[in-house]
Amino acid sequence: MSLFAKKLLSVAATVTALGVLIGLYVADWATSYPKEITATSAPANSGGVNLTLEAVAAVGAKYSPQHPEWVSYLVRTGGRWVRSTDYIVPANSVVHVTIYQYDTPTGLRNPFLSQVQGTVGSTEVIDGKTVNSIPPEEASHTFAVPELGVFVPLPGASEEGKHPCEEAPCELNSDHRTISFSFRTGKKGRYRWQCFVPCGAGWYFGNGGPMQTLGYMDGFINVV
Ligand SMILES: [Cu+2]
Repeated sequence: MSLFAKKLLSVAATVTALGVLIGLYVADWATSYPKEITATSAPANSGGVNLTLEAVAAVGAKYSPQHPEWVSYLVRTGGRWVRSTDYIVPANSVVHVTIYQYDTPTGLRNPFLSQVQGTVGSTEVIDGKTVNSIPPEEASHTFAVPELGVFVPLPGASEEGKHPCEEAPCELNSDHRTISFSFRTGKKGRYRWQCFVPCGAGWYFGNGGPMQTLGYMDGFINVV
């Protein structure tokens, strides 16, 4: 075999190996969906279902060995916190959402999103107080389902708090805000939801990483 042929062969082998690795990476990325979590049924007389979430500043190695420092949502199911942003709720019903928010403020880039929209009564309850907006700079995350017209800004925990939660799962003895609201579902469908606060610290304009990866700051509401 000539030297040229040997070189050509080794280049071809390297390109093939790289191609396989890239393929595996893409396949892994494209198929790693968070698992679907069914909302729990609310007490009989209140109707609808309950969805209990928490938003954390760092998800930790237990929930995400690859990205322990990423900001994330978790959902309460079967008595524990699970990292998933893919939820199942019934059609034509009311979803009662409670979010424990442990992260500090980042602030909204678009202040319009600091108004509560699309919830029952167009309000949210923050630490027991009913409001229809928050100061845009106090937003830490949002829970927004654009196709359903639902936009709920979530205020940050105090930056001076004495008991910040370092990583998930965060429990109620850490500094947090408690937010609750309800929204109505209509027909069946798969609706994207996401955070609109540029909370992906260390990423381009705060919008990369956890902001663009399913299972952290965005997911799906499966109305069935
Ligand atoms: Cu966020």
